[in-house]
Amino acid sequence: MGFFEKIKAGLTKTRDALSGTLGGVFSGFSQIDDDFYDELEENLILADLGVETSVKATEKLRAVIKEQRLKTPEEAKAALKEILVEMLSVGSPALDLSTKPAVVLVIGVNGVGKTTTIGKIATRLVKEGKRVMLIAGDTFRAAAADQLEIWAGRAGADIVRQHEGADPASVVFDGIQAAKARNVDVILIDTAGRLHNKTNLMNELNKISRITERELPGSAREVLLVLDGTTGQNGLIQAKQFKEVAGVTAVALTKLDGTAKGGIVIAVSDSLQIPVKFVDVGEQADDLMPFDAKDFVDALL
Ligand SMILES: Nc1nc2c(ncn2[C@@H]2O[C@H](COP(=O)(O)OP(=O)(O)OP(=O)(O)O)[C@@H](O)[C@H]2O)c(=O)[nH]1
Ligand SMILES: [Mg+2]
Repeated sequence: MGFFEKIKAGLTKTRDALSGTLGGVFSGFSQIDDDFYDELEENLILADLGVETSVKATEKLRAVIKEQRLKTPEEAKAALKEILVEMLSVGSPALDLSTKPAVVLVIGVNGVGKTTTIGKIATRLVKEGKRVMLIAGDTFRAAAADQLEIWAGRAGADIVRQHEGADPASVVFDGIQAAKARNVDVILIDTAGRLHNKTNLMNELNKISRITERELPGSAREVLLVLDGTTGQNGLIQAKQFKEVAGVTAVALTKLDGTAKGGIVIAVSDSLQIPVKFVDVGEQADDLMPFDAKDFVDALL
């Protein structure tokens, strides 16, 4: 299955998925009037775009319809697709892995899918012929490093881990030195899940982030925030806080095969101006897919 089919299959598992309700707005009206705009805006909000982004998208559509003198809801649909694709295009869609080594620090709240996402990205990169190292920066539970080690084994990646309770910053430091010595292409750093409002844990993350900058000056560096697609607008609040502390450069949205409505992808891109680079629609390694804005919007509408 390609990106389009998978996203569509994932999203339509939810009865309320964007595809159904949003698409219905266009087939349910024969002309473009105020009721149409009201219904559209309401459905965008229901689809998890958030109030701010929904209002903005509707206003843009109004302007385009007026300017291009569009008449039918079908024409409006095509115009809205273009608007949403543009709102999703806020940066490079791929991870910047242009240096050797390149580093990707993976962060987010508990249970969103950080470790799984790392395993899936590693699998993909090793298949492409890259040498990959995983660093087990989640030292909270021994099981966390064990879980990462299983993924490393499956993917064919190296791993650096320490004992439970070790200082995550020192694990990251050691891992980076080892990666340099072993001529690794890509370093993926796992971190413990943390609530965005817990100051000490966020300070620890800031420290890890600074170590990657200090130890890898001039290296391509991504800070990948993993968001659970089913948490809706709360994901936006998390993203804002993580952005402040660790300078998020990319987002991976997971669990779009669950009850997620998908629109959160657009809300995140637009209100934070951070590109969504991966979406995840299941637990298998190939369920993580590089993000394609056009296919995504087609699947939504
Ligand atoms: N259905 C589904 N499940 C997923 C997806 N991504 C991750 N999961 C599952 O979500 C659960 C948590 O994933 P982890 O990768 O352990 O999450 P984490 O963010 O590392 O969690 P902590 O380290 O405890 O903060 C696991 O059971 C995963 O298999 C997805 O896209 N779809
Ligand atoms: Mg984890």
